[in-house]
Amino acid sequence: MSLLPLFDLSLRARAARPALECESADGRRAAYTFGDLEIRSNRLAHLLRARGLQRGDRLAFFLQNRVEVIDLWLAGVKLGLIVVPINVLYRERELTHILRDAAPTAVVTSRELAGFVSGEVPIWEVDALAAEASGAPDERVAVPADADTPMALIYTSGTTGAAKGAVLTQGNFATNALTLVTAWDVTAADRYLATLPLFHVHGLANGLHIWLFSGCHMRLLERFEHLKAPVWFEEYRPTLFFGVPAMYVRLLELPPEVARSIGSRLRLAVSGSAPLPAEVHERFRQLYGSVILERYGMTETLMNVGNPYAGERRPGTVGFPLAHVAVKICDEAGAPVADGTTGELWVKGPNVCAGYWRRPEATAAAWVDGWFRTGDIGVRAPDGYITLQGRRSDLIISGGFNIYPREIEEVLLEQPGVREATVVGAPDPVRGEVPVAYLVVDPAAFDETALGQRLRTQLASFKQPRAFVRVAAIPRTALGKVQKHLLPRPASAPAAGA
Ligand code: MCA
Ligand code: AMP
Repeated sequence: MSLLPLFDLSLRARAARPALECESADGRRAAYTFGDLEIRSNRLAHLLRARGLQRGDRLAFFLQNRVEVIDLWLAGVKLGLIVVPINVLYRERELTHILRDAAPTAVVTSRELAGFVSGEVPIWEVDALAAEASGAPDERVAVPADADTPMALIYTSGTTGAAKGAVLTQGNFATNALTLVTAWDVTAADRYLATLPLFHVHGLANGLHIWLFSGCHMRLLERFEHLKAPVWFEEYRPTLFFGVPAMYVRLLELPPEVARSIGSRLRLAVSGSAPLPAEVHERFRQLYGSVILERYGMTETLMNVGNPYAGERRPGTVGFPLAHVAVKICDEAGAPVADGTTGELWVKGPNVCAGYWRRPEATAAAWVDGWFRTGDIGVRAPDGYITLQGRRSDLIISGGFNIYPREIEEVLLEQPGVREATVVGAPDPVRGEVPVAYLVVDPAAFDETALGQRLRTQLASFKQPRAFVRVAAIPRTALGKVQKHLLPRPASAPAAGA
């Protein structure tokens, strides 16, 4: 199953229909039909081909949400390119790793973001690229593709601290979106408010593809800004909204009459990427009259498990395996456990990626007899609802962005005056968790202000430790493994969500 024939349900069959409204952070707006998007991506495909890009070549984008990301994705599908989305919050260290690993022909970025990209890979400035593409031929270019054609390389942090590229195929994306469109009953009559970033799979594999498969209308915002949310919702009147828990926490701040009016038109609100506290689920229901549907996914697998659209959406659970996914919950030895017993979720299905880019050992470690080990710990109730309880690794999820403590620890250990460092997640009312660093320092050489400034240039904003706690020693087992649960609580609560 390849993507283009499914996209054509909208690009060709609904060519004249209004498809998209984009709004940038400075308020500039533009509207497109599906036919406009077909032509824009054809022109870009001609230009990319003229610049030498061929099937299987990588092309990275480092961009905020904007129509050019959609052009690039569609042109990528048409040419059989492997698109590499990069989180706009990444800074030089994170970017350099991805660009070296993926070795793209170029990275498409904006004038504002280009300064973060080191010179190793050619930079194609997005406005210049779009201007040049506008003069290219309109007719379609397309190379043959099937379910196994690699479509994207999406980086996800590994326990080693260095991000690995999950190789997602056209078949992975197609299966994921077909199931979700059906399971969530999405039709061309829907209106989808898109605020999730298109560089992660929640916004890309779910949002963008559900829109293209169903032919509904989408309003694409540059990014989620909670202060603007009431206006967006009131003006656009979406029937569909997909968000991370931090967005739902922010939406609880809206006045009750505004919330009720938004909720009266919202047919479906979906949450995922991080645990949605049952209390937020309940308060949202009371305020908006809308029962959030929580589902669970991963970059490597796209969506796996979800609460039912028609049926009980049980707070605190992620529901049942999706139609195309097999799930087993296993003990440490890989044997399935009984319902009610905690274990690791293993999944299998056409949604699971083809492996990690150029990392056969990591691929071999994650797949066992065709099953993908998610690293997520959970339990299945006798009536089938699955509840996630944590992770095998010490992953921190902040506002829906993943943080591997090891990566921050490695950067901290390179800083003057830092002898030992360990990073843990501290609870945060909005973002769920935020990172806090525990340091053993050499007082003569250590300067916390200078450290904070240096980290800002090296790591994404969401990875910045919200507090530095100085300790005399890091508690360790006899074998030297850090005992994070024995660390003292930070004296003052970190305040990312304040
Ligand atoms: C976030 N920030 C941004 C952007 N997004 N800055 C610029 N452009 C962006 N696109 C950062 C800023 O650096 C700043 O960091 C902070 O967010 C601003 O915070 P605030 O406006 O107060 O926002 P918030 O209310 O805290 O909400 C943050 C957020 C953001 C908008 C919810 O965390 C977000 O967009 N999360 C979505 C992540 C996502 O798409 N995850 C899906 C992964 P600071 O203040 O720290 O300096 S895919 C996945 O997990 C799987 C597969 C799945 O199941 O979906
Ligand atoms: P990523 O590496 O960005 O693909 O993040 C995937 C991880 O997000 C999963 O392995 C889970 O730990 C977490 N996740 C996604 N959805 C949920 C959810 N509904 N509840 C709890 N954790 C989630």
